[in-house]
Amino acid sequence: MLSRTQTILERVFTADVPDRADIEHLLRLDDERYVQLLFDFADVVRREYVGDGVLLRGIIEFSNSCRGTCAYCGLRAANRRLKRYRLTHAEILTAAENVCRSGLKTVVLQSGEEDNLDADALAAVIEEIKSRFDVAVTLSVGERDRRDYAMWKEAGADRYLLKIETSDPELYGQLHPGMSFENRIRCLVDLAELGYQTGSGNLVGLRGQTAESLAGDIVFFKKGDFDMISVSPFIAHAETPLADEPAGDLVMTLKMTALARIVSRNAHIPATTAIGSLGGRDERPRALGVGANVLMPNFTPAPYRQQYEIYPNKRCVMEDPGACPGCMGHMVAALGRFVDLDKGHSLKSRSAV
Ligand code: MET
Repeated sequence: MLSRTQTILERVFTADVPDRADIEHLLRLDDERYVQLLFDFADVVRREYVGDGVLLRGIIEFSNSCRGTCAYCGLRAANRRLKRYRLTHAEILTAAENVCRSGLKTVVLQSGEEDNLDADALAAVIEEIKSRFDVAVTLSVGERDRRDYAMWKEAGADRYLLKIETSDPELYGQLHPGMSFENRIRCLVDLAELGYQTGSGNLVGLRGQTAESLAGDIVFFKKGDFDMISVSPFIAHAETPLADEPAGDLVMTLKMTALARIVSRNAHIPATTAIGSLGGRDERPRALGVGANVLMPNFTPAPYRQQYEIYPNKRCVMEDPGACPGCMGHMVAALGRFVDLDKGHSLKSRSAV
């Protein structure tokens, strides 16, 4: 049985398009020895393809306004209890300066999906960050027109995160009423065509999600050949339709992280803040041990960072912005790894950078 698991792992690693049944088999493993084989395999792939460095990306959550209907997210438009905010141009620049002062070389600008997002204003922010600081800029502001994506690329943006959340169109439809799976795919295609390093990812433990559906997410990641992939557990937010659902399972989330590493080989994969926020111990070190090579310290200024409540009890939300990189250095050193203060561009060979 151990050797059968090993054979399946080799097959998933080498396949152009991995077999869904193979992935499902690995996701269903419950004997610790077999699960450990999966984790060890991913750790070996991680070491060989991205090395021992852990990249830090400083995230600035510049607005929590959102038109979205995502059933799992506390920022959804229907949540009238959330106080909405938007950082000014000057506030975003100050936060970006803090990222740079900490020695980090990637600024991630994320927001809810603002209905009336001023695309020119965001372009001006990108331009100023790129002219003042030696950093890569990653955007994560949701589904927009190709024209907006093109303008922000022109302004200097390097990367874009737009998680598919679930690659299962039916489940996607249930969780995102009125939104369109096809449009999300259109956005991903536009972003890649425009030359962005593009990130996808999913949520683990959504109501109605099966191992088969999760296996489909891994196939989706492989086919998309994404530069970045992130795997997060679902965490219920009280002001959403999924308020009473249990959180995603830690081990299943780690298995998905491991499989994302095995099929993508050299994608950048974060130990997500949500993995660190499941309650109890911070489990991000475990994610770093099963394929992850990125951490994302939060640089959103107080009091706003508490209002960017996509899920409750986010890890370190009360810390001072800027405190995280030091703490993450200790976390990484304890694993025998090191913090890599490089821009951490895509390792995919098509990238021009
Ligand atoms: N709203 C953006 C998206 O849908 C950014 C992350 S969600 C809080 O991708």
